[in-house]
Amino acid sequence: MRMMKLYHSPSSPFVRKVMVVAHELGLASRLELVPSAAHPVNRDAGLVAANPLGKVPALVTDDATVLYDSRVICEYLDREAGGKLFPATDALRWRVLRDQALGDGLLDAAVLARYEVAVRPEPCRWQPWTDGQLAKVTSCLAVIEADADRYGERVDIGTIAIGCALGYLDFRFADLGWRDAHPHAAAWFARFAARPSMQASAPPAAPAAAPSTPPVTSGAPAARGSR
Ligand SMILES: N[C@@H](CCC(=O)N[C@@H](CS)C(=O)NCC(=O)O)C(=O)O
Repeated sequence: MRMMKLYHSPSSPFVRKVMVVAHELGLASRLELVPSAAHPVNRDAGLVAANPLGKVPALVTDDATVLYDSRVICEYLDREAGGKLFPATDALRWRVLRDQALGDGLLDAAVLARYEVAVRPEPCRWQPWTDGQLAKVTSCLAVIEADADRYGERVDIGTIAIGCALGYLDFRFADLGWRDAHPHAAAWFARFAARPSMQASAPPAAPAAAPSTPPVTSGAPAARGSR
């Protein structure tokens, strides 16, 4: 079997995207997971040697090509497996890629808000900046809610990205209670999250004592793990 190496962190939602894709395509057994301590300040030298951005995920293919980021890796895996997670031609392609951008963009904002409490020392925090990131999360959720009934049973890179984004809100931002104002998204996610690929890639349980949501006023202590 031709193995590939995936620079991995179990708590990264972008890594989860890749793992969901790998499971959906039947490629998960070809991935050797390389534990990585991605961090925006304390950089993991081994990871930086593969990906100059120092971010997970990064993939080393069986011919030693290094690929990043999650979008490129997911498309590579789809081609490798002859999959259909990236529709090739019809109008659905642009909808699917747009949905991937929506899920990834929600995650970019949520991860930055998370770093604000998990990484940045409290005296350096700027609450309006965190609020701005969380406002992006809120406006992305509004679009997901409006579209969710049309996702149907779609399983593609768009719905996978959105599924991983909603899963990350559950993991790190449970206090947001995103389901309350987004019942259509919640109903879709309940079905999608039950997929074996989502179950197999679920993040570890967050510690009960740690705050998961950056506060709307400053002052939260740093929680375990940065992602
Ligand atoms: N656009 C990238 C985002 C990857 C990303 O932000 N990964 C985070 C972990 S969730 C990371 O490695 N952060 C370390 C850093 O910011 O230096 C992708 O799609 O792969």
